[in-house]
Amino acid sequence: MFASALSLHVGLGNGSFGLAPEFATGAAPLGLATDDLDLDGKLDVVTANSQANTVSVLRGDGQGGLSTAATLAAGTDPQNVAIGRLDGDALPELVATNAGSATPFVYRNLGGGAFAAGASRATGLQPQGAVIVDYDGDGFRDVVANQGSKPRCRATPRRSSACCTAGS
Ligand SMILES: [Ca+2]
Ligand SMILES: [Ca+2]
Ligand SMILES: [Ca+2]
Repeated sequence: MFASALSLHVGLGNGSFGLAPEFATGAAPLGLATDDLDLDGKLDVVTANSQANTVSVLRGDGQGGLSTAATLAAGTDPQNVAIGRLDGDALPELVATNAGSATPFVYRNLGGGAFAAGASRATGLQPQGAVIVDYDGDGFRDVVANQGSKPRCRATPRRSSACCTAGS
């Protein structure tokens, strides 16, 4: 059983929190990032849904509300999503790391909360996370993706269970 939601914990300005409304996503949203994706001045949210093999795009209303704008097909077991401008226009792109298929997907932002289908890029084993930065200083942003390997749970009684993680 996997959760399919994110929660928004409303800060009260004194370190405590009030309401925590939930918003629907795909199953098991492990990765989450936020930025203004449609340039309306309001923050939006993206989740990488590891069990649904999708990316959810939720548009913010600027008042704490989120509504689903798009559900994008991802590869297998997407773990994380990064946001950054990759093609020279002001609309930020998405990069999802698909640990199960070793293929980060790049989604071009079409505006209005819509994205083109993910363009697959080959990488090493099990990419877990990514950042979008101009790593080599040439003025074009690059994608840095790690290639983690999930801990595997072994059925050895003497081993600590600390290495065991869901989904491994
Ligand atoms: Ca927005
Ligand atoms: Ca763009
Ligand atoms: Ca660069």
